[in-house]
Amino acid sequence: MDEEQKSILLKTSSRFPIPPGVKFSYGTAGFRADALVLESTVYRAGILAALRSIKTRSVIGLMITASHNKISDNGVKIADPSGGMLTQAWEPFADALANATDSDCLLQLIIEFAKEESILIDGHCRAEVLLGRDTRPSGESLLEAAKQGINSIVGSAAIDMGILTTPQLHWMVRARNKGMKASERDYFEQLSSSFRCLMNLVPGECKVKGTDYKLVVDGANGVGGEKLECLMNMLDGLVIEVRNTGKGGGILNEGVGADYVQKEKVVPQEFGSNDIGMRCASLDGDADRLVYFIVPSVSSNNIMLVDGDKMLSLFALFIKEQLSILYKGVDENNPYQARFGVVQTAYANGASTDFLKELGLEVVLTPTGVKFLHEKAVEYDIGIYFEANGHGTILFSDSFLCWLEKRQNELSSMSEGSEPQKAALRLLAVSKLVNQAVGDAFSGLLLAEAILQTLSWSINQWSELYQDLPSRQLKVKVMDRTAVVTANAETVVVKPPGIQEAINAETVKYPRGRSFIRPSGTEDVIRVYAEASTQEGADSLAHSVGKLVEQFLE
Ligand code: G16
Repeated sequence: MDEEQKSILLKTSSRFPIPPGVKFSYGTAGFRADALVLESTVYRAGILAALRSIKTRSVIGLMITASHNKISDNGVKIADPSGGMLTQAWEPFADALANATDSDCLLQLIIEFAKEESILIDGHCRAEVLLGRDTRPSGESLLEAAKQGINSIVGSAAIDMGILTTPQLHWMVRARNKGMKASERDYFEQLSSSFRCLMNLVPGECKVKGTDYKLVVDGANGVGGEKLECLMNMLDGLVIEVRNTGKGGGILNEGVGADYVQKEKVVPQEFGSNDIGMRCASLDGDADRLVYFIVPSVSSNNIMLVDGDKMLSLFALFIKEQLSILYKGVDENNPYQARFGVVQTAYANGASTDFLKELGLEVVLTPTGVKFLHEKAVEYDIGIYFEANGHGTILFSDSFLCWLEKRQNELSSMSEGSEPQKAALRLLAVSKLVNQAVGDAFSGLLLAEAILQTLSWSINQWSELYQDLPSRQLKVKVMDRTAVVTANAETVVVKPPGIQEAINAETVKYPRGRSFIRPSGTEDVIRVYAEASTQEGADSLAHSVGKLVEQFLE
């Protein structure tokens, strides 16, 4: 590193001193904290993104969002060249950068890391970082800090893509690195054209008039509502009404949004008695999560939730059916037995795991966080991953897509319009509709809608795929969430000692009881999950385990 580069880094970093007494950690989804303490972290994440771009000789993404967190929080996460999350191998460097006490320390860290990773910072290597942010008021100044971080590595370009959903930015990074067009318009085009393709394949007898098929979406008062309004103008065969777009004065994630709806299982704001029986959906603050719900009656505020597990089950069922139709047309000389698997976390409702296993699918568990699920799902030809909170996607391997494309051509030349050919076309359309970079509420929503129409199902039929076991989630505020350490995909607590035995002793009191705790990666809390054969049982188990957390961590 030459002297000029060193002096630029020393000068710019002195404008972003770290706040006293705060420790930053690149958690489940990047750095998250109160926006007031984040400038130095975002500036440093800008440096990290530029270095990652030089190292990989690819375009990198930097997204400013705190997703489901409250509006006063913000956060930053990095998208790798594939459009997925930053490689876990760089997370310790991210932590060290964010916590470096002063400019000299920071410079030293960068020099050492660049040496270790053979990154040549000489002004000749080009770095390119795409920037996006959600609608949080703190986003604009944090974006400025990110730009300064990127620009402090000579030869780097920071390209502001404007206000985006998180999945849009990840999609753009992936598209750029694949040499494809990558504007917001291109993203909307890809989604709407593949949705159209699926809708054109809906059997005639299943076709529903658009107006009869209205979907009401809660936009969480965030970026998703606004963007969905743009997308829906490009869709045929689906009528969407968006509420909580953020324009009507509602507050981001307050009493609205997928996280609220899924965790509290109650009707979000702006929904009520007029919506009884309607198909409703909720996005989270940066539109990477989606859940569906029904308002069942006026007498209570409770909803009937169709969560990420049900989405996974619907998608798995549909794909399995298309594969079996497709294979009917495959002769013995042309077999491609796609490896098909699903990935869940400990939060997955026990009934969903049973359902998926009964479908004959391989089910794997990973810790919470899409970075873990995604990593596992890529091992399959078709890997579907979903967290119960509605975050997930479907990944297709290149080799399977290549075979499928070829097979589709053969089938169309043999018997255009045959059922196996339609199945191939559907699977190809799904692979284009579904965001291959990261979970995306929009592509999940369009796929769910297209499947419901193809199967001619109502949301009630979807919801009845299996009966969820009653469950309850709680969070317990603690001084130090790192005091809880888990193992086996978060199903066992190894620290503090003794707490797992105490949880087990509570759990056995309840038929079909299951409970676990884990430190949140996005908030300063310990999360508690419990399920049992009755709602009272699940509530009581969750409360007892919550009490144990307080006792063991006080
Ligand atoms: C983020 C991750 C999700 C994860 C969630 C859990 O969601 O992207 O994969 O499920 O955090 O949060 P916690 O660790 O607090 O339980 P999001 O939508 O907030 O980015």
